[in-house]
Amino acid sequence: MAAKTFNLLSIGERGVGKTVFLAGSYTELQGEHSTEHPKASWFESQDQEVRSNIEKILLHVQNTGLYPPATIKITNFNFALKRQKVFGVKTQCKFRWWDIPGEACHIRNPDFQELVLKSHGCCVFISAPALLHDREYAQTLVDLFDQVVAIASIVHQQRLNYAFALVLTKCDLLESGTVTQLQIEQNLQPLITRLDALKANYQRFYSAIPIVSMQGTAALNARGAADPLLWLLAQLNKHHHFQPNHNLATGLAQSALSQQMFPSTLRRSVALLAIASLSILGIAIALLFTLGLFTIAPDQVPVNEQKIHL
Ligand SMILES: Nc1nc2c(ncn2[C@@H]2O[C@H](COP(=O)(O)OP(=O)(O)OP(=O)(O)O)[C@@H](O)[C@H]2O)c(=O)[nH]1
Ligand SMILES: [Mg+2]
Repeated sequence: MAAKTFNLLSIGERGVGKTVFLAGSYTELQGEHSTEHPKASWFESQDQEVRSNIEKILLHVQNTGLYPPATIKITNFNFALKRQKVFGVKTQCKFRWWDIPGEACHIRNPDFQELVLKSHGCCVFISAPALLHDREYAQTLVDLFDQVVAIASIVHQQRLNYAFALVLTKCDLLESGTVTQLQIEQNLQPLITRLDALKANYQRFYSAIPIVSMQGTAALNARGAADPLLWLLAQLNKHHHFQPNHNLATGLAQSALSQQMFPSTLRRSVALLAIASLSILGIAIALLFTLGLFTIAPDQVPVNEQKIHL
């Protein structure tokens, strides 16, 4: 059976740590793989441009001892998740990851809308230090949580197989201990409560990717960095009846319209329109659920996958 390909969305504002996370995840698995006792899994890309883009980031860290610069444009990374088996190497699945500049991660941005519609799972990035110590971050979080809950609402309503990795970044900058852990939990509650109400498939991850220098060479110290991606891919991969076209676009088109009444092009336009107002939709649906007024439509009608021009 051919390996499935999953589209993974990343959501998070400027400087939250999306690029460092991707580079850290890649480094961790790559580093382990190239040692004498290779780890079971690693990411591999057939695409020369992808390899050179990721190498560029890692070389920057190595040469300067600094984190990579801010992302300028949406950059595509296609990888296969490979696994070492007793009788050779197996491709577990493939995934497309878009490294997005923070300000483009907004539901009002058409490019971002496309990515949301095509996604099968997502990484939600939250800065752990800002969550605990930055009062102004609260408004950013309200917007972020609304977007995530809106997606979770569609997922729930359409019974899609979708998973959310909640990645708390820069945890190495926090004091470790149960008090910190408790504070994080408390500040995450507004999101957690709403995700639980929607029976969303999610997991929290505490990410810490400091730069370390050893014998004059700097590198990302990325232990455990790949856990969120490995978890996300495992969640998506374990469902045997994966339909690549069964994504949020399908769900939105269905929830927005009656299939008989409108042609597919119009359905898609309306789906885009609907996702543009996802935040409001999310709040409304959450409210309806609370009031017990919402019913679930079990039918699933796939739409053709659209090509993204970035
Ligand atoms: N100490 C520490 N700092 C981190 C970590 N992750 C990110 N940072 C810091 O956060 C900054 C921004 O990280 P990026 O990964 O570039 O952020 P981004 O989300 O890709 O940001 P944009 O591309 O601008 O949207 C880095 O330059 C680091 O200073 C981490 O795990 N530990
Ligand atoms: Mg970036």
